[in-house]
Amino acid sequence: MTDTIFGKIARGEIEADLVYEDEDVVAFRDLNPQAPTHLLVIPRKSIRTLSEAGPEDAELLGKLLLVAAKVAEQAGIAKGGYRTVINCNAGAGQTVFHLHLHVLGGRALQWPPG
Ligand code: DGP
Repeated sequence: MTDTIFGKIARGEIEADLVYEDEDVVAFRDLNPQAPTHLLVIPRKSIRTLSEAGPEDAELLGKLLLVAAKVAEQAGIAKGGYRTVINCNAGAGQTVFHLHLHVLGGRALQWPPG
């Protein structure tokens, strides 16, 4: 198991602007927002990246998506539209190796992403 800044946030060892937490999942505002609303949803469990999740994580992965939808609704971006993104490995832009799901909204989003 590797430790990262997000592991420390999940354990409450480092402050973050939390918008949601339960026994399995924590959501907080991104420090370097790429949209007016930019939230990160992470499992408390340390999983380095999506490709390292296993069948035993199926329920947890589903929960991450449901929490993403919940925090998007609470943030008021659901109606206008939002995007969820998981950058998997460095080539896709992953910089923090603790699985996280980005929730972006509050502006028009371009497709395809860069
Ligand atoms: P990624 O590139 O997919 O690994 O996204 C990592 C994101 O994490 C990036 O948008 C910036 C954000 N981030 C990095 N360090 C911190 C931190 O200490 N606190 C918060 N809230 N966000 C962070």
